[in-house]
Amino acid sequence: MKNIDVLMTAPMMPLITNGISEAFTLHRSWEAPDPEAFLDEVGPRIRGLAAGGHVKVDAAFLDRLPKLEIISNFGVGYDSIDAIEAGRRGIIVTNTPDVLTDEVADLAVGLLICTVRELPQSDRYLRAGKWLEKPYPLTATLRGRRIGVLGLGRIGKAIARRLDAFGLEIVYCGRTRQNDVPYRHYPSLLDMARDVDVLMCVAPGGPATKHMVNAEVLEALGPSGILINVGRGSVVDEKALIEALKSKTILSAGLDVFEDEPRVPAELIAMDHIVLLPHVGSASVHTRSLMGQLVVDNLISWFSGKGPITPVAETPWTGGAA
Ligand code: NAP
Ligand code: 8YV
Repeated sequence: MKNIDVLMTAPMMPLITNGISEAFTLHRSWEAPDPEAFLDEVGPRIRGLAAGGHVKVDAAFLDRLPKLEIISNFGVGYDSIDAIEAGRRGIIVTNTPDVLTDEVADLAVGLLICTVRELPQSDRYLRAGKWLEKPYPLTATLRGRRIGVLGLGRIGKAIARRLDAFGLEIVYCGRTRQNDVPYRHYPSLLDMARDVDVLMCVAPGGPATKHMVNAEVLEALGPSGILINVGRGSVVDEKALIEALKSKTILSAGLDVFEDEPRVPAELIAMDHIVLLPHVGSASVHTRSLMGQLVVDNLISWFSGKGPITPVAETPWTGGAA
């Protein structure tokens, strides 16, 4: 398969670059002295793309890769890729579902506990020597809280299972009612926000979910409300969130994702009562390695004629099992 040209536009983990360059001819456009000129030169012969991070793959970008057959995305979320446009052009898009579900769910529960029980703040308190003066102030509690999951998919369900075991009531909001789960379904996010104390956001990014969590939803969540976001930053109206936190419209927030990563608003960074993480939901060596291998394996499977392993819904594979 060495005669097949695969493009990578930003650095990826060695497992991916090694795996792709062993099987194919890999072009790393960011390493070229003039990446744009490099893309003009290699673009016409590129048949595979390894995508990830914040690099946008839109119609204009796809125009430069006329022979592209497959986009193998590092991540289950693929809102940086115009998958509908890819599908229109007959290009398959793959992502990395399932292999990261438990890792992200663990992180989400950890972030919720950190936020409610102020664990990072308590750690800072001890290190600053303040415990010698007086005990850390009492915190809010997880006990008795009702959890509203926005996006009860693979990760949302894994979070719900964990929080079930904590003895907490779970409800969810999504476009479709799921008859195989024991949780109450809310078609309206606003209605759910009125009835819960924790809004656990695990929904994908993209135009359909942009700013779903807005000022009205935060108002409905109320003064003891906690927002956790491990889905995508774009789902939350960050300006409205900052106002809601400043005015104590909600109690606190735990955020792993932001609207303009890796830039995080100074107003959020200045707030000591919230918990902020640098998008680390899946970021263990174990899980990132499984994700990376799936990026490579999707390309190998496709170019071996076996079809994609994990195509996304917008570009289903109809040519037989991978
Ligand atoms: P999934 O199985 O596809 O679940 C997505 C859920 O979101 C579905 O239950 C879907 O339900 C719901 N949803 C989609 N569009 C919606 C809308 N417009 N309104 C309300 N609900 C909507 O995906 P997953 O594997 O659980 O991953 C979910 C997301 O987590 C990813 O897309 C990614 O953005 C994020 N993620 C973050 C990290 C991290 O490091 N923080 C890591 C991995 C994933 P309906 O179809 O019924 O609406
Ligand atoms: C990754 C994620 O950190 O899978 C996703 O959707 O958000 C994370 O697992 C990200 O995709 C890598 O950039």
